[in-house]
Amino acid sequence: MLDRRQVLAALGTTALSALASNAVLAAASIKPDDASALLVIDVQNCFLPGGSLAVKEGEQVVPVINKIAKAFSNVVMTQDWHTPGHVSFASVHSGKKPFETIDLPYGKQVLWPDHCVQGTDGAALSKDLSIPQAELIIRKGFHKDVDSYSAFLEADGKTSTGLAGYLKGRKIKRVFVAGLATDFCVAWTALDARKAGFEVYVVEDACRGIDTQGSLAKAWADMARAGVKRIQSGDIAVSA
Ligand code: VGL
Ligand code: ZN
Repeated sequence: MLDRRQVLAALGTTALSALASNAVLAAASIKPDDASALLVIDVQNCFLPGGSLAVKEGEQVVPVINKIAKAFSNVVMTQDWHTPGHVSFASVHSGKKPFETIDLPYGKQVLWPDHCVQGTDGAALSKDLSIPQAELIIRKGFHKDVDSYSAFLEADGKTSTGLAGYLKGRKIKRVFVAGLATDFCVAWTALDARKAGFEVYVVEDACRGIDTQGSLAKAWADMARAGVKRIQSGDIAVSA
């Protein structure tokens, strides 16, 4: 038989550990280290309000990204960087409209309004990003006949952007992905990061999606299956 004192002590321990684990769950519990990198995907004027491929609420990711970036010593940004007349533009396929699809040698391609043309204001990174320590900007989608949603591999599935080699050379093990758009460049980047062997987190409230033909739900399902961790910005410890 337990005596009253032992019962109280046991209850106390249970209550305390319940309290402690709740506190851990509630608080920002992920602390990026020197082997972690934040990948800021395509926060460019074309994807922001007034842009040619504006993502709904796209501007709302900027303050969230600026905030979490303070927790990272390694930040890489990407820029969608298309040639004029890029194969992903509906305008170069006669009779096709934006958001329709076509079959290209490397697979199905969604067609987009002209966007992120090299050297234009639309292709510039948002002036509201405030991440002075960002160490690398990767440009992608610059081959006229191949799209590249992913920051790692072009849509042909084999041409590398060099990002995996860069990150491995810098001894990065974990990547956190944020930006635009959740269901295209963020998701394809996260999936390829898993394939390249990184631990991968997507920061949901630091992203917004395009959501065409079920693409957003499919992207989250594909990412879950691949072992991508879906987190919120509040899960990341950012010192004041
Ligand atoms: C993107 C569509 C076309 C993106 C880029 O950044 O998610 N989406 N090009
Ligand atoms: Zn594009």
